[in-house]
This record gives sequence, structure tokens and C-alpha cells, in this order.
Amino acid sequence: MTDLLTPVLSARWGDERAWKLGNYERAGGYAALRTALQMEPDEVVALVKDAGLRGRGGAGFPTGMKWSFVPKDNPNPTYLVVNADESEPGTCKDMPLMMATPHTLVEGVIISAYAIRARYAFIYVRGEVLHVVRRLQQAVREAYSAGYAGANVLGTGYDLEVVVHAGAGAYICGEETALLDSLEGRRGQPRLRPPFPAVAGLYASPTVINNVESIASVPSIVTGGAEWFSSMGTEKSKGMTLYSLSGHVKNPGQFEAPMGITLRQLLELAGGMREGHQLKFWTPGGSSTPILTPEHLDLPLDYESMAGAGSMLGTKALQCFDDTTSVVRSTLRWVEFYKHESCGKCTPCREGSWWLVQILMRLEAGRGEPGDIEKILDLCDNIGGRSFCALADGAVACVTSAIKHFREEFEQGMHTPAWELLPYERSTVF
Ligand code: L3W
Repeated sequence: MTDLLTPVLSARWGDERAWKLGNYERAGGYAALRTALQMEPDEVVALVKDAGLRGRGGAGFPTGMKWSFVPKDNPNPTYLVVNADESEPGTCKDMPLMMATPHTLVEGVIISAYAIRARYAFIYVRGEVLHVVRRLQQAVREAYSAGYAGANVLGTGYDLEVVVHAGAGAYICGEETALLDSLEGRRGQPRLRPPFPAVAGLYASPTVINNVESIASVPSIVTGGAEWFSSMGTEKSKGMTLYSLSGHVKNPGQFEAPMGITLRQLLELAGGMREGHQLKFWTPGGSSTPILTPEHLDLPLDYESMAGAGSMLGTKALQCFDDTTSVVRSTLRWVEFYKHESCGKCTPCREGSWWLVQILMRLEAGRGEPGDIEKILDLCDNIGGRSFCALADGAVACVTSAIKHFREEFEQGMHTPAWELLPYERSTVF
């Protein structure tokens, strides 16, 4: 089974002090930057396009295509922003990457900024993770002293400033336009798109925003080539990627494997579900992606197959829940999170998530009222797709999919509390 693993981004995570520049260089680090700097910026963009890299932050938008949207004749500066505000429930791949080998990201930042002709790059890190902020700041300092960043990068005449910026702990700031507002010093709230950031982003200038894993994949593409990268994965979802397994599995953690592997294969790598229990439901990419069931265990984890099953690949945060988990209770927990994190700008999301929590609370307590399920579905219909950003869509995706697959558990909420329905309700997760 272990031959399914393709450690590239995670290859050095176990090495001693892998975060230090010297160790990163001894393992071949920054060779990709030297190669890229000998290419024309447009050649680097073409390479990433040919590789077929798609955004690893959830939506899977083609990275090279996004880079090519940056207008060439714009008088304003172009910016590169890395979205390191990882906070989606279940999502936990970017933080270990930045802690273990921060230079993979820093090298990716410098190559990507060069490709889009940016002279300023920002890494926006989630505020709560001070240890990650410090680790990145140290890596950026090391890159400056070695001449990889700053004025005249490696004597090529290319100047680049790299700034590590810590957010203040709001989930909404992981939404790209709210992140830009926050970076500009304002309260983070989503902007209406279009215009997309690639055209009018930070300070209304062309801005490429990519997820940590997307940018960290760039050095390996420069070194390995487009053909090597696109030889992994499926026809439309290329390359290797980090899958995060959590929940009731024996050995939770990060598993780097080609796109298109199945959850059944990943579960074998993770030692299976905990002893004596069966998988009941799972998320393909954090709580914003509709839940799936054991029936979907053999579906390839790629963008197309997940969409075909009525879900989405998202951040590949595979949260696995066993038969001791109440679907009603876990749905309530997720919606409480979205209610708390709603920025309040759009009424359907701000008010609707509050109402969802009220109804789910009484269903969880076995005090549901006739018509509650229909009320929930009607609310979801009026929340999803009716706000500026995807937070509202994420908030309802877990609810509608839970009702679709486990309606009878919600119906039982009319008379029986969730904690009386399951033999092992004191679950380790919920
Ligand atoms: C230029 C166009 N650019 C699209 C760009 C756009 C963005 C990217 C994807 O949400 C999902 C969401 C979460 N010209 C463009 C264009 N772009 N059309 O492409 O855009 P979009 O709108 O498809 O998605 P999004 O708003 O970026 C991302 C899901 O990911 N998700 C969230 C995870 C949260 C975290 C976290 O913890 N921080 O990662 C998980 O599944 O629900 O559906 O850059 O500008 N015509």
C-alpha cells in the first residue's frame, strides 16, 4: 500500500531541523529558483499551466491560468499574496508544511512572484498560530541574508520584498477578498467579484492569491518538469497532493499521494477506522464540502468525481466519523462554527445561520417540531448562493447533505435526544 504514497512536499518533514536554510539547501533547496531565474517569467507561467496544477485551497482553479489573467499593461504594481489563513474545520495541511519546511513555501513565493512580475509578496498567516508566523519570519530572514530575496535576487536585477503578515483570527479572512481588506488594514469582509483579484486586488492592483500548498508545489514543478507533474493524478486533476485524515481513524495525519486516490486506499494507509467501528460519514475537504457515506469510498478523490457525487474535493481534509457519531450533533457543531464566523455583511448568512443553529439545537435535544426539516431546507435555500462569498454555501452544504443521507436521524430529533440514539455517544470527536 505504501507505494501509493508520493512524498514530494512532505519528503523532508521527518528530517532533523528541516526548517533551517542550510539543511534545505543540502537537500537541493533553491536549485529550482536558480533554474526559474534563467527562464523568462512567461515561460514559468507556461510551465505551471502545462503541469496542470490546480489551486489547493479548495476550489481547484487552474493556477497557471490565474497567473495569466494579470494584465501586462497595468501601471499599478502587481502583488503576490499567499493565503495561509488555514482555518476550515478539519483542514490541517498548510500548517505542518510551513512548520516542517518553510523554505519550500518561501522558494515557491520567490519563483511565483518572479513569474507574475511582482515586486512585493505577502504571506497572510492565521493569527492564532504564532509558532508558524515565527517559523516563517525566520525562513524569510534567512532567504534575505542568502540573497534569495530583497534587492537584486541572486544578482539577476530582480527585486522582491517578502512580508509575513499575521491575521487576527477570523475564519472569513481566508476568503480571498476579505483577506485583502484585512491586509489593507480594514475589517475583513468579502468584496463583490468580479472584478477578481487578478485584475483588481490589493490596493486595487492586480493580485494573484494562491493557497500555501499551491505555491509550495511550484519549485517541484520547475525541477521535475510539467510532464513529471502531470504524469501523476487523473486526466483533469494532476499531480500529487496532501490529504489530511482525521477523526475516528487509527493513525490520523498527512498522506501525500496522487490526485485521484480513493478514501478506501487512504484508510488502509491510516490503519483503518478505530477497532470495532465502521465508517458512517466523511467530508472530502473540510466541513464546507457536502458529506459523503461509505457508498462513496471507492470514488477517486479528484475535482470531477467529487462534483459528480454532489460534493467537492475542497481542501482534501478527510474527516472520518464512525457509527458512534450523531449526524445531527456534528451538523449542529459545524453550523455553530459558521454562525460564529459569519462576518455579518450579508443578511442571509448572518441571520440564516443563527436560525439554523436554533432549529438544529432543538432537534439535537429531541424537542424538534413538525415541519422543522422543511424549515431547515427552506432556510438553506435562502442562504446558499445568496451572499458575497462561499462561507454561506459552506454553512448549508453540511446541512443539506446530512439531511439527504441521514434524514431519519433528523426525524428522530422530533422525539429523542441525539445522546440517547447512539450506544457510544461520548465520542472522541463530538
Ligand atoms: C480571475 C475569473 N480569477 C475564479 C479565481 C478566484 C479564486 C479562485 C477560485 O472559494 C472554495 C470555497 C470554499 N478571473 C475567475 C478567477 N477566479 N474565476 O479562482 O475561485 P472560486 O470562486 O471558485 O472559489 P473561492 O471563493 O476561492 C474557495 C472551499 O474552497 N473550501 C474552503 C476552504 C477554506 C480554507 C481555509 O481554511 N482558509 O482553505 C473548502 O473546501 O468553501 O468553495 O482565487 O479569484 N473569471
